[in-house]
Amino acid sequence: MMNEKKIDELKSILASPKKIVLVPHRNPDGDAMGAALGLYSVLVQLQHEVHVISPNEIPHFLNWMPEIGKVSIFENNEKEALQILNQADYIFALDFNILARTGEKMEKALENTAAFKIMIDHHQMPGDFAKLIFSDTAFGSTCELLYTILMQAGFLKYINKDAATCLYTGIVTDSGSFRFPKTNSSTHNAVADLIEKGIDNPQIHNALFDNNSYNRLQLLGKALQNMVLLSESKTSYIYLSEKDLQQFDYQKGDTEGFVNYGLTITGIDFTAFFIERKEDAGIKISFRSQGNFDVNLFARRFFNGGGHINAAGGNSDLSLEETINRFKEIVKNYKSEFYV
Ligand SMILES: [Mn+2]
Repeated sequence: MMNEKKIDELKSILASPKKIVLVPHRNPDGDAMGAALGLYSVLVQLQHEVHVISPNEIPHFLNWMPEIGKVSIFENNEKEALQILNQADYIFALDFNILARTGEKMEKALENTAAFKIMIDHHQMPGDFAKLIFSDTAFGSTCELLYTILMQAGFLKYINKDAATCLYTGIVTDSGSFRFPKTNSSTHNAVADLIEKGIDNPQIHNALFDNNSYNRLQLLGKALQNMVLLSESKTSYIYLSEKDLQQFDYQKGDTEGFVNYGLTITGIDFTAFFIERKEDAGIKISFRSQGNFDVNLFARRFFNGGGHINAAGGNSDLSLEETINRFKEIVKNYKSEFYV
């Protein structure tokens, strides 16, 4: 049971019409957009004035989501976004737990608003910017946590087909199609209920996972060619340079899921994926692990990042080659310290 006081506080907030802004993290994934758009459809029915503001562009593999056309992009129209943020009574932070996850400018804007902030998130080590915090790492997705909150608040009846489609999207993407360790009977019960709401689950899978461009598959091929095994450390990594991305006409979202391939090799419990993005100034890194190797701690200590025990992100200001060399050094010398 979620803390009942918190559920009551949320219910009393939502009892009368409010100006509400829903914010996913920067580079939003299926879980962040699922939570934002799912909650959007619920709150609209509760007569609230609701806006969704994404810090930056939404990856194209999510462009089919219900109500996606209503989302404002902070980076594309700062002035309008600031106006909406400054008029908001309440701001929900969805699928992130520190404001820095929205990018430098939006972080400032959020810090400067007088709005009451509510966090719904499942990452480790939540910050303290929100006055009402639903943070639970036991959940495999923010969408499953949000579903549970809505259930306990007595709001399941407001999960219509659109909201259910969005929540399902978050659960299926963050659980690796129901196979990651946090997937449990509650997850499947939630999903069963969402299917009861009339969603077209095979079509959602199709839209999410069978929607490749030729270039994306070529880029995946390149990434796999670039895979390196550090067998003695049970570690693998892949990388893509800016040149590789250009060669295959990289579009936002194209590299989604690539990192997981490194973990599918027998005997590997840790993998990393390095992407050279000049636009983002530096090297973006994703980490994945199996079992009790804690990539959250690893990313926090060495690569200004964090996340979950088995999935985390980070970045580096060094060149691609220097970053990878540093990574190999660190793995060799410190990997054994991160088994929890
Ligand atoms: Mn998530």
